[in-house]
Amino acid sequence: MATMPADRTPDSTLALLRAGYRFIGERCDRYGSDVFQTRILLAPTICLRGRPAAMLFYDNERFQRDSAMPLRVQRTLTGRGGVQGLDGAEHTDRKAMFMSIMTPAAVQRLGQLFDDEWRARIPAWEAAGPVPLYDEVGRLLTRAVCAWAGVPLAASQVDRRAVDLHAMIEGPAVVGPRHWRGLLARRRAERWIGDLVERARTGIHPAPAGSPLAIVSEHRDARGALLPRRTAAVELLNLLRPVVAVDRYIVFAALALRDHPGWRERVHGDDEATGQFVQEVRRYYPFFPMAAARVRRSFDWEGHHFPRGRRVLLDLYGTNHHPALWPEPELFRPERFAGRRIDPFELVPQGGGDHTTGHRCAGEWITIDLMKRAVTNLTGSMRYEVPPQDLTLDLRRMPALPPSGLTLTDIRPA
Ligand code: HEM
Ligand code: MYR
Repeated sequence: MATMPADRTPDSTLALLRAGYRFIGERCDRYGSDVFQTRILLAPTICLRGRPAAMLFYDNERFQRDSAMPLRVQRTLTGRGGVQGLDGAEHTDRKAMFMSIMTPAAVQRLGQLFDDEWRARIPAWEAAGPVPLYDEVGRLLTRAVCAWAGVPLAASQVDRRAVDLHAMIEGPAVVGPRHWRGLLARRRAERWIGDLVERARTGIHPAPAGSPLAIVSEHRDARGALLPRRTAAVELLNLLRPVVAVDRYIVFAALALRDHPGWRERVHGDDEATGQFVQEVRRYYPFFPMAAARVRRSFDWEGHHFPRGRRVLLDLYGTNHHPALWPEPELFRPERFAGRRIDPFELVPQGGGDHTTGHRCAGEWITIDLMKRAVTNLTGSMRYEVPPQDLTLDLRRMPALPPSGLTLTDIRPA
């Protein structure tokens, strides 16, 4: 049996929080190996990156998700009892519920709502001074996704719901106030959506027919049982929160347009070029750093032993930047996608493998659609300036965002 390279330090949790997105990749480079062992949260943990590793990681026979996600991530980002932590038949059933929501027509409906919101907002941006893109798009997406999901949202509530959805995304990998805000936000949001589920079920406030609120509230598991109120809330929030999270990718797309102005012209009216640009934004920019699983049954792989119960982390960022898969990975080059087949284990910003049978993100189509619409609006519906500001992307911060949230000025219709 080959010896797996291992960190010598007694625990690397702080090192992980300090190094952020580069934690696994830096060690892989140092050890000359895409698999190594470390200790995270005081427990031995195997870290992986690259295509063969991603294929291994998405093998349901070898890995499970039950108790894989650290509690601090569950208490802020994902919630407890949701699809991310299920295995086997339970996962298949719950995932099918999500996939039934992701029809082309539903993706298009959400996109249209977002587009309408964006265009209607341009006159207000024109009248305003500097516009912080992250906050603005977060609010647009909050309104669009609530309307899409059948979740009523009064105008006076938009700000606080958007703030809470952001806080859940920003809370998992930090300590202190930012984490506490994430905890509180999740508690408030689960109460808000739990009440709606209850009112939909009792008929006090019926959910619009066919809406995600109706689908989740009425979903029955294999034994015919409704989801517990809290689980239904967690799953609805698994739709609302990540749609709002697309605002980060939209900020990254706007950053890329600023840094690569030639692409402003290339994407204009060109759906294929817009698609390549969006894929490169998803590959290049740091978002979901790593996915977590546990070894279901002991096995050996490439001469390394994986003992039952061991936590395993797959470096999503590091796989998207792996030099064997992506020549000059640190260059932003959308043309690398021209004629390239999108391999399910190479481009993994939203997980890898299969959407239906595995844990790959159910929202990839929505994400790509919303990003393309944003790029089209940024290049076709409006003009603007990007004034001097701090736009450095600190890879130690998970999830990353430029400190200014990207401020735009002089917005006017195109
Ligand atoms: C799962 C990333 C947007 C719904 C995931 C996973 C990642 C991810 C990394 C886990 C993969 C794994 O465990 O192996 C992202 C990123 C997004 C995004 C970076 C950009 C904003 C969305 C959207 C939706 C969504 C828009 C829904 C509308 C889900 C669901 C799961 C999931 C339901 C759980 C799938 C399962 O466990 O089977 N996402 N996602 N995500 N995502 Fe997304
Ligand atoms: C979502 O809301 O589900 C989509 C995007 C959220 C990304 C947040 C990433 C923060 C760091 C999480 C660490 C996970 C460790 C296993």
